[in-house]
Amino acid sequence: MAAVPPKVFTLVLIRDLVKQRILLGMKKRGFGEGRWNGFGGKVHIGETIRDGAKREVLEESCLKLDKITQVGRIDFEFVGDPQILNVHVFQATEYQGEPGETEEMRPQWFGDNEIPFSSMWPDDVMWYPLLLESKQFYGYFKFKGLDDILEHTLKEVEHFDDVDHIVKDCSG
Ligand code: 8OG
Repeated sequence: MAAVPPKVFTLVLIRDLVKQRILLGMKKRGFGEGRWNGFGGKVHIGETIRDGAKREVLEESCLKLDKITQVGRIDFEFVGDPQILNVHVFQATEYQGEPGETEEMRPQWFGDNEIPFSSMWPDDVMWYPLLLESKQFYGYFKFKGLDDILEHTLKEVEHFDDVDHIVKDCSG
């Protein structure tokens, strides 16, 4: 049987490097509901991964981003689900507009030392230190349900695959 192609997702962390704070959103519905997270979602066919990331930020937080930089790539596996999630993680340090609550997210700034890890996905506490130190990383996390990590890998990397090609099918 052919392998199931991965689902391609984005995740954008908006950081204020001067005030040393990060903008997170409380996910109000759907996957990850009740957890603080960056902004992002599924990449649509016909857009680039980078453009998909910017679109999700606008839809979920009302902020318009010009420049975003890839900082990480994380693959998630969930026991019992053959489809891997490829999450492309970006950082933005400048934005236009003011953060606004949407149907999906309630944004709030957190100091870099006050990130609410106990109300976030459990892998985040492992890779945020790399993000905050401006290191590029690759992670793999195998979950059982939504709370338990059975296995993981986390390493620093030099490069990422291209995120500026048009996505032509669901596997990116
Ligand atoms: O479209 P939707 O909001 O359902 O997309 C899911 C978002 O959640 C997307 O931005 C990717 C992100 N995400 C996961 N798993 C994890 C995780 O373990 N940690 C973090 N921080 N984000 C995650 O799908």
